[in-house]
Amino acid sequence: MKKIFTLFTLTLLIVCCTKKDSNSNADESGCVYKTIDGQRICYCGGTVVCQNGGECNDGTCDCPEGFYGEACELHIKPDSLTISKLTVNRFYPTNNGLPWDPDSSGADIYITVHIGSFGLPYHTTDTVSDADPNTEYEFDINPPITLRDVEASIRLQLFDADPGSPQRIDESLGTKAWFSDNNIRQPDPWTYEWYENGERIVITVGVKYYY
Ligand SMILES: [Ca+2]
Repeated sequence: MKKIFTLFTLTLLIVCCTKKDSNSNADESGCVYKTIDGQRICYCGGTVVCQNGGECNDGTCDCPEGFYGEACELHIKPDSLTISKLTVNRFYPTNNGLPWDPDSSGADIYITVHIGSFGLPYHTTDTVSDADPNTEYEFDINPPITLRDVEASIRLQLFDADPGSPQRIDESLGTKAWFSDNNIRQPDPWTYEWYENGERIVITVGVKYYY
């Protein structure tokens, strides 16, 4: 009997001290830092890297709204979303080799947003005159677009506001904010990027999710 008792004590001692050793270099938030590719990375509780803005607290990840899981790696389906800001990061420098406007000035750009297949598009509030294709421009949509169907298709069109007949520079494919097949939502902001003749249009969409 005494032998068994000794063995039991010894096992407890090993469990206790192995566990203690693995976290002995953790900081006060429970981070154990490892350097990977020259970057110092927090392994929360010594095991997981908190994702999606999660913060290590007492050795576990505190997840921001919309995320859960040991590493905040899982997404909660939003009830609704709003879009109030779009940023044009770049667009085609020419209109098939010609200047966008007859007076050789730059395109006067604005964006429309199409939800689903029907209904009128939303317009950005302002137009930027003589836009430089490689400069970032922020656009507001006021009032913001509110979407209760977070799986609705969202498609963008970039226009040059030629007097009388606005010219469509190009349009994106439709994509959506929430993918129920794999329970993933788009990040905030999310990026639309499409190509023509090796040139790119890049537009980022600022979105706020509600749960
Ligand atoms: Ca112009």
